[in-house]
Amino acid sequence: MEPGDGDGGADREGVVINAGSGHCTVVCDGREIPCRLRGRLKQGLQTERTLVVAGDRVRIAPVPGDPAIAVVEEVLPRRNRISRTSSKRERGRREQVMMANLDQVVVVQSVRQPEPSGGLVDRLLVAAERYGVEGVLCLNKVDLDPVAAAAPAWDHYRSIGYLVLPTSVVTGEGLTAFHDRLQGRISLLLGASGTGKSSLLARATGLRLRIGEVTAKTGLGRHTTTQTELYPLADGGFIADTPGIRGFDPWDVAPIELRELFPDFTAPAQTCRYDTCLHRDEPDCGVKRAVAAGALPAWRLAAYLAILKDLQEREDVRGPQRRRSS
Ligand SMILES: Nc1nc2c(ncn2[C@@H]2O[C@H](COP(=O)(O)OP(=O)(O)OP(=O)(O)O)[C@@H](O)[C@H]2O)c(=O)[nH]1
Ligand SMILES: [Mg+2]
Ligand SMILES: [Zn+2]
Repeated sequence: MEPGDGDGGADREGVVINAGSGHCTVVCDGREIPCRLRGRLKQGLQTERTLVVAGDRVRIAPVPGDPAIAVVEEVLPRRNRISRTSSKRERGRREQVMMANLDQVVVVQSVRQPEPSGGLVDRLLVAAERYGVEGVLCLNKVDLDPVAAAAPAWDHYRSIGYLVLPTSVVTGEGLTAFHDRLQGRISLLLGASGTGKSSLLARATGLRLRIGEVTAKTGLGRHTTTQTELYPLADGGFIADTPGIRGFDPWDVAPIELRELFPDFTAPAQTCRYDTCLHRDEPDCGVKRAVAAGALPAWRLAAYLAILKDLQEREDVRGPQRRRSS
């Protein structure tokens, strides 16, 4: 503490648990402190959509005369982050950082209500691969359809190294395993609306969260959670609940880099004729051969090709991206 500082007058460090434009909430020594951002933090970074996000570690200083709030002086360097590309309306030009400093992405997919949507799980696991964090797949609502819960697709994810946890908030199946997997880690829950992210989190943490209804008409959720919010866990770690998403276009992935983010393609790709094979139109492709032989599921190649198409369209619109920095 500097000489002359009053009680609590020195800068302190904390973790951002939610963030809006120009303000955020920081947990510091177990207390939640509303903060605003120092003006200079807001300058010069217009290309980056979010300056401060959940998971950021920040240095905060007291506001003279207002003990209830503080000001964020500095965002400490991020160990990692997870980012997507802004919407098509913005022509994919902006990076949208979803969270910083995380250990794992927990993808939540329900077996029914809503039905698994083709390719979303694959996109989210691609994001985990790209940003170098672990990917876990939580298969929720197994009470609604135990047969669907045993579908071969989920075993495929297991076979390529992802932890797959069948869970049910109704019967309690898998909830201990889910809870254990979160302890001591910083996690980001991602999945479509209505799959049960907030329900799982409420059961795992005992927190009271807003839980939505899945509409009978569409079988879809209704975006009950509206903001990313990070919750501290009793025995260490944090978990972020997020609003449901329909898609995910990872930021900062060049089309040629996508194939490395599908771990099950690595072995068959060794036998592609061309080093630069995109496993699409090229002759003599090992990945396509593996699909034809039944060694690789066709839906994995389809998921890959759909993301590849999006990445190439984006590159056509905004030109090749700068090389990735990490
Ligand atoms: N049968 C069954 N229903 C569940 C289960 N988990 C959650 N639900 C129900 O699914 C509905 C949606 O749950 P939420 O937890 O709000 O889903 P969410 O993923 O947080 O949705 P968003 O916040 O919109 O992204 C609620 O009616 C829950 O009661 C489950 O394991 N089995
Ligand atoms: Mg929710
Ligand atoms: Zn190939």
